[in-house]
Amino acid sequence: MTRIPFKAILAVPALVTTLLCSTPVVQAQETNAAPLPAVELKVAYPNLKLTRPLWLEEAPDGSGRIFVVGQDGQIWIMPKDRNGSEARLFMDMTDRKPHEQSEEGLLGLAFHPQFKTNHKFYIYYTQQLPKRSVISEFQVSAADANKADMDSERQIMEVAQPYWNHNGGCLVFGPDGYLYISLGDGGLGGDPHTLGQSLNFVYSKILRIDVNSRAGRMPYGIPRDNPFVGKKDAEARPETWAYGLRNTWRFSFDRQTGELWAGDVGQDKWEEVDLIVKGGNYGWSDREGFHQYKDRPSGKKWIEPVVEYAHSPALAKESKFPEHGLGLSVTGGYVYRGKKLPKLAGVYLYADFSSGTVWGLRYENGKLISDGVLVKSNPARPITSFGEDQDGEVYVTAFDGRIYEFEEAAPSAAAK
Ligand SMILES: [Ca+2]
Ligand SMILES: [Ca+2]
Repeated sequence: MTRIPFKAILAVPALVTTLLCSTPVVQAQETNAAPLPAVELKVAYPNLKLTRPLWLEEAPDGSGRIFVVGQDGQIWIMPKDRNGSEARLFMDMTDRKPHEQSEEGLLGLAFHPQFKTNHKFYIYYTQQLPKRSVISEFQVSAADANKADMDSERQIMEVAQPYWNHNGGCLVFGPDGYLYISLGDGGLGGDPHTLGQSLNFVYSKILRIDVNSRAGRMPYGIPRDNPFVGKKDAEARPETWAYGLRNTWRFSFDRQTGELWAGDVGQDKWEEVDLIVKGGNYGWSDREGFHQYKDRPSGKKWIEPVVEYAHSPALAKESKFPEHGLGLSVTGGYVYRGKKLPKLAGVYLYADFSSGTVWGLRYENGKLISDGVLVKSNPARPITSFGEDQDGEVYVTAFDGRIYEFEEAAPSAAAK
């Protein structure tokens, strides 16, 4: 059995509502916990609805343009006027039909750090026959800065996909200028080909590559300090940064500390948030969350999650975090470093796709200081991604077609 696909969830809101009761508990792990502020989600563009938005990012070129990705194959530029009713179509690859099944589509976008001068950006999308993930470089049209040049494609990577699901799909440039890519375990359910712990394939990993150089005939370079370069295991994929990840749908870098935070989507029981370190093994499919999944080999070292949450109330009782609240599919977010909400500074924001709950946690010196619900569950607002603008303000994209931003809760709401 696999995780419930996006479409199935949307088709059975009653089931989701039953499964995912809201548990607005702020669970402090330490007595000196810094309180989490009361915040709300506000529709950022009240006159705009988009089709299946799943990523948001501001172009790093000083233009102030906010880009949003749609699963069906569009990239839009949001209007400068928040009351605007039209988004400009920057890229349209709907004719290539990237979105055939629930977890397929145009899934990721990253602007080159020197986008302002080289006009390059990178996307992650699905293609069929054979089923595969494609990561490509594109350039902006020389004639129109608000249009992608569809003829400029340079393929960086193609990954065969045995199944429609667990494709990862997140592309992010790190503070080191390298491109980080998340790939899931290939799919179906329960890691049928035991790819989770294998170093010989790109599945179940976060990869780190250099798009500015070439290794031999490959369309990208391998950073020399990648953890499996020149190691005894000659078969290990040199692109590997971290492994043992089931399906890291979204990850981000803390813009202040450079730490890499990831939400790794679980199988049938546990969702987890991980702090990703170089060469780290995050356990799948020996482990799901803090729990044994398949095997119990001796002497293996996994890095445990920062936090986990359960799929059901009965399971939650077995968790280290019984009061956390539930969900079915974690959406990793950002450590908030914006200015609008000073009380949220340093809080890692994350959510559940199916319940629509937003949580925040503080993690200091290797310890979880606080973790709790920031925005109560709302299955009618399936949260696909968080997005960050150049000022560090954080947004949310959801399959209700809306883009949200955070604001301080009204005093009445905060008192509830
Ligand atoms: Ca797959
Ligand atoms: Ca894990």
